[in-house]
Amino acid sequence: AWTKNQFDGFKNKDEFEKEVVRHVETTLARSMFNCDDVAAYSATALAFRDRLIKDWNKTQQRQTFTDSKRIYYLSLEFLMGRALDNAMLNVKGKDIAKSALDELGFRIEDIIGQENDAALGNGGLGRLAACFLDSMASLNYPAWGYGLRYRYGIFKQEIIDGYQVEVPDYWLDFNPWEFPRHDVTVDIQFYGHVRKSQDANGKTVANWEGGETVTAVAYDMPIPGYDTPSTNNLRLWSSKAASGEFDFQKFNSGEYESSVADQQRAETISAVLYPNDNLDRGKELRLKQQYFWVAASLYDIVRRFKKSKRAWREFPDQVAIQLNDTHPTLAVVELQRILIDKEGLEWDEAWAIVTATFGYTNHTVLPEALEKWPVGLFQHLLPRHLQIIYDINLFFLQSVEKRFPDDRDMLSRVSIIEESQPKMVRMAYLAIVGSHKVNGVAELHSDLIQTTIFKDFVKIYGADKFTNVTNGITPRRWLHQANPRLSELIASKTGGYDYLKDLTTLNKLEQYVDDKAFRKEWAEIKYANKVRLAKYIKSTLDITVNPAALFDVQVKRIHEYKRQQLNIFGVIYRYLQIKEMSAEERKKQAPRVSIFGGKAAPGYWMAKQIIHLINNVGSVVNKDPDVGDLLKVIFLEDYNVSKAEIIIPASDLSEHISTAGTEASGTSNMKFVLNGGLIIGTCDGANIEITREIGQENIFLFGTLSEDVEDLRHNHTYGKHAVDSGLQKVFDAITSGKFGDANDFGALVSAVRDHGDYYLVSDDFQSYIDTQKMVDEEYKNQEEWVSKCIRSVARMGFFSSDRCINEYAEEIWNIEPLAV
Ligand code: 26W
Repeated sequence: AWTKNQFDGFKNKDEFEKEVVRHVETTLARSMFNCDDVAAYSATALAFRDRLIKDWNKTQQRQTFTDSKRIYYLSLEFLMGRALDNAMLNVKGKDIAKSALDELGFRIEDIIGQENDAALGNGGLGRLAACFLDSMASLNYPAWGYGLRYRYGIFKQEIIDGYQVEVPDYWLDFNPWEFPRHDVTVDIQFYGHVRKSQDANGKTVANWEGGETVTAVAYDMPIPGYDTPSTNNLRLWSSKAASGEFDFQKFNSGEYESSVADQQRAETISAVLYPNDNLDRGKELRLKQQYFWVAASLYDIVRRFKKSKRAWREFPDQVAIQLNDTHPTLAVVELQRILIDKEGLEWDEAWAIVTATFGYTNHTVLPEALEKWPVGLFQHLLPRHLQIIYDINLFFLQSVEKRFPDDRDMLSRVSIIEESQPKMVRMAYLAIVGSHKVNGVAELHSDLIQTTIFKDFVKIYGADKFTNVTNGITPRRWLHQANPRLSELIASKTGGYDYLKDLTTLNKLEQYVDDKAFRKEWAEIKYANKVRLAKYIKSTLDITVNPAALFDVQVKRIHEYKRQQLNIFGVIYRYLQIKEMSAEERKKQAPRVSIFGGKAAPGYWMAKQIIHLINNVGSVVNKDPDVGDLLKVIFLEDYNVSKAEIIIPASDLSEHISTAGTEASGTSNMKFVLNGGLIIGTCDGANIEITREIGQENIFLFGTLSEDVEDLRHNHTYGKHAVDSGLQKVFDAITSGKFGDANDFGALVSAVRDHGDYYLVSDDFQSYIDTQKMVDEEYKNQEEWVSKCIRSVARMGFFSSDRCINEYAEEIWNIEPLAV
């Protein structure tokens, strides 16, 4: 009843084959006789790209013609991963491509593997933006992504002698997915000064003068929707020297070097993605990136609006802008500046437009991640913006004072300017004041921001301004693409691939939970995915793992709050237990493979220690003959999107074990469950809603609750505190030098034992161990285990990013899909 190849772009394999050959022979100027995998990849990508372009153009024309309201998603990160496989699947052309490439003597997996990941993000926030683009296109929303075209994405991670080493990620060598728009440029101003003057009507106007100019050039990437011709645009800005700045005078007078230096300085702005995740370092270049990107994007948006010849007050009827965290908050100030300084609107009129336009999503409560910029830096880099921020703050504080006349403390607490030494601009507060809606990314997280960091603002604006939109993931990439066999099995039982467009259709699987034959097929697919990962582990690390063992996976950025240290302490505990067992007891043990992956920010010393410890534990455990298959410890190098697509479908158990209240949502938890893995986790972020949906009997929850965290932290008086005997044994093993020089790991141990244990590792250790024991027991009953997996998948419909985007569209953006 369903077909996989409806894409009318290529009628059959012969037609596609011809296109590939044509691109090899003309575009690439090579002969089919010396066409390697790289060339075959390029030609395949170009062939698909040709077909995408037509739909892409039509989508743009449709938007312009209907002048429907658009959503502009501003994100400093888009963690796209590879594009070819996704494009082939979304347009339903993969089967044709596969048979054509077969005939030409290529394996499609090898061809797909030639593409560099577009790794323009750190982790959760960037990948969420990528999932959103897929959903917005698939649901036919008129939507644009705006970001920066970094020359270097997130660094590549190598592990050398157990340590992380960073290698630059130059990914742009050949990128068939981007279209330089040399005609779409914007000149962006920095530095200089503000001069006030009077206009013809005697009104004071601000003129921002002097300083330097850098040019933004647009690069566009097509975003194909699934099973729809809608193809949206991701516009990324690249910086280059403004044409006037490349000084021919200098050039001719022998100052060639300095004129080239100017050019390089301009290009530096979009050169590199900052690799910090959840840490604000306050670097000037980062603020320059933010303004450069925001100003170029707004210029583009305003230019498009002006073409429609509508009145300014209708701006929010054509434009919704979503701020992905505070990184683009300057857009609030920039739009106000454009309206009052350039377009001559009155302050109040302009401000009403601004606040009706913006929505702000918060992604973290960690204090060290909340952006603040020194006032002095603003004054220097963006003098006019600082004046406008002062005015925004003045009017805001006046309104607060009116409503809370006797609360002086309130005024200093909510001021956009922090009266510290030096004074700082609080970007989150600016984003709240400049938006009509503020949302968190999971229920617990949205509750927490309303009762802690933004509590005063709830009092001031009322609870209606604050809302929750629980995160989601795209089932196209994270099930259909990453796990094709499972996708096919699901399709065969749920009435075809429509479940990819309405994920709640998965509930039809529930009737097969007790179906033996179905379970068997299900288990075979999981096993095959584990074999694939085992091969990958063998080929990259030369370690043999048993695919029948329980694969226990924790892959995400390395951070103390995510508690990879709790995991590795638990692994050490398991190892010590195995060592103490008799041969008889060992036979009863369920074999495990503990798999880790993730990058540490280059300056995050503790996170690097955690990586080092994991690797050292691995090198001891993996060659211990007493242990054999019972335990293997694997650290997979350079975790990224394309590796996630191999790792996630192969997991039996994944770990989402943050200190309660610290992980805003988590999204990999959703990916793992959707791929038929169970999870062990704390009551944090979206784990709580996953439990609500799939049932608490299908998840291994443990640990402290977020409402108890504050008290527990308080009770951990500085200095030594009681660590239970199990954890003490682990510490003793580490400090005895069993896993290499004990000094290397002193800080990891003493953070827990001597320095207040901020992340509550000791509080949760015993319940973690107990819960892992339950996992071992339950895994022995494979029939029951597989039933749980199937039941969980059947109940995961809620976590599609399609549901999430529909909520944003209705509650925040007020936009509708555009009929095709
Ligand atoms: C200023 C430095 C900086 C850089 C990135 C601060 C904060 C960030 C991000 C907001 C960190 C991040 O990726 N947060 C993650 O967002 C995901 C998507 O909502 C959530 O699922 C994760 O829980 C959250 O940690």
